[in-house]
Parts: sequence; C-alpha cells; structure tokens
Amino acid sequence: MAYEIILLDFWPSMFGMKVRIALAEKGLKYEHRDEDLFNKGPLLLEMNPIHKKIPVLIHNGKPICESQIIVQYIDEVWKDKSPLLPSDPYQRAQARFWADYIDKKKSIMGRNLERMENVTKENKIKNRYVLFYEKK
Ligand SMILES: N[C@@H](CCC(=O)N[C@@H](CS)C(=O)NCC(=O)O)C(=O)O
Repeated sequence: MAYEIILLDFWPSMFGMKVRIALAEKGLKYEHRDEDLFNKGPLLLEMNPIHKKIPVLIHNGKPICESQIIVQYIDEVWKDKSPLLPSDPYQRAQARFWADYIDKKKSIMGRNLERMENVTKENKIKNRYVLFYEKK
C-alpha cells in the first residue's frame, strides 16, 4: 500500500517523536522511514536540502521540514480531528512556550554532545540519547 504520508525520522530523535505524537493524536497512518544520519539517503537530501535533517514529513510527495512547522501543518491539514492546541489564545501561547522551551533544551544538549572529544562517530549519536535519559 502506498502511503500519502511518509515520515523521514531517526527513532531516538525527540524532534521526530514530537511529529510521531502529532500523527498519533490525529490517528493518521503513515510510512515511517528511519534515516542513517551518518550516511544520509538521497530522499532526505532531496526533501530537506537546506538543513539535511530529520524529521521531514512528505505529504503527497511534498516535503515539510522543521518539527514545529510539521506539527503545525498536521494540525492545520487535519483540523477536524483532535486539535493539538487549546482553543483559548492564552492557553495556546502557554503550550507554544513549552514546546519552544523543550526544543531549545534539545538543541543545547545536541550541541554540547557534538563538542565531546574522544567519542567515535558511531558512539556519538548513541551517547547523545543515553546521556539525555540519564540526566532526566
Ligand atoms: N530544528 C530541527 C532540528 C532537527 C534535528 O536537529 N534533527 C537531528 C536529529 S535529532 C538531525 O537530523 N541531525 C543530523 C545532522 O545534524 O546532520 C527540527 O525541529 O526539526
């Protein structure tokens, strides 16, 4: 079966997880493709030529990049199913604040781990997620 939605992802990614939660909340079926971030596939490079990062949502062949933008897109396209944000503008602002806060924390964590020395390429990405969960 050909899916109209494809998610280019990397399973431990918190950015990808955010998109997976949004898709699950909406009850959408999609094809999940795990990318090797050390050897990026041609589809990822074609669909996200600017950042070359996951997650990328491909909807009817068209790419949407950046997790916050993807979540917003999902909410707008499937607006009749389980709204992702509260209807009250103040509550919506609060929800957006915490989403932004978590994104910034994730980015800082990623950068710090990139700077770590004596870490092999293969272990770098594994350590990133192990350290994150140990710190929680
Ligand atoms: N701001 C982006 C961040 C995405 C991101 O950092 N993705 C990481 C995996 S968690 C990635 O693809 N890294 C590959 C690279 O930096 O080359 C978003 O919210 O989607």
